[in-house]
Amino acid sequence: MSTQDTYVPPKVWTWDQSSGGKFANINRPIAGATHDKELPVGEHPLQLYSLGTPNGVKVTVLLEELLALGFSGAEYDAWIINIGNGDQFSSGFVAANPNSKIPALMDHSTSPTTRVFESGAIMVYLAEKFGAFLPTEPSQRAECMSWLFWQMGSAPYLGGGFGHFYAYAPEKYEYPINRFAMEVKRQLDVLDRNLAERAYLCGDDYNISDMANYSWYGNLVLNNIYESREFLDVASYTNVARWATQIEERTAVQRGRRVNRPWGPEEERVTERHSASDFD
Ligand SMILES: N[C@@H](CCC(=O)N[C@@H](CS)C(=O)NCC(=O)O)C(=O)O
Repeated sequence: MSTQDTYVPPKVWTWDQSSGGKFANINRPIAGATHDKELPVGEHPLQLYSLGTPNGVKVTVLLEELLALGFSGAEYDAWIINIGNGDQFSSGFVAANPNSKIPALMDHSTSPTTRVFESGAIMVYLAEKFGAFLPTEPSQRAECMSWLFWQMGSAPYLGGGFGHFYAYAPEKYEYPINRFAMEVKRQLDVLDRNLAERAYLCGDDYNISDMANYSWYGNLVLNNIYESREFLDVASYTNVARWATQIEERTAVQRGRRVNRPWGPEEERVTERHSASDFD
């Protein structure tokens, strides 16, 4: 019998700071800043404060795709926010994102400066600003928004649910692992069935919904996140793998994946990005 079976919740929940788990040292039940520190500002109008996790990669892939299309206004400075050290709780970061989670974007080309948080909102903001990777025809736009918001609503079950309990929790608990493995497999099947009939999520064209979903589900099927390739039998989702491989081969995607990444092979890391030469 696991400890889960014998746990009786108290009348009022209290914060047990020593609860264990990989992120126990940064998780808190309260919002707001823990310390005063301004965010650095570089020379470009777009300032990104992020980390190379799937939520961060969505935005750097989009920025690199915009630059590859020739939009020089998409040049950006990408500063690393080390969430393991609590950088997301600085006063400067909280002003950019009151939710204290990467990514956050500041656009200094507007007056006043525009702040955008939530990766999906940042993607829509940039796609609209440059008029790219978001269809304008209403029904195609609705399809793109549907798959984008599907990703925003679904991936927390993958990362915060399955990933947390399978890879990060202090012990392996059967109930949550079963529950979230079932849901992640259902989500992969949703994508797989859609991609059986379409090259990309919305049809023939690649757009922000593909970038957002690739960052999570593509990474899951191609790069073995949470070391769960075998457990989830990801190889059986052949259409997802085909679509993800196609996206991962894009030069802009290869670049975006490297930005703000302090792990992996040293020569591939671009921990801060200020110009295209940072990739050399
Ligand atoms: N819904 C948010 C989720 C962002 C998110 O969960 N970011 C994580 C890293 S992937 C984070 O900053 N975690 C820090 C923390 O929870 O303190 C988005 O898509 O932008």
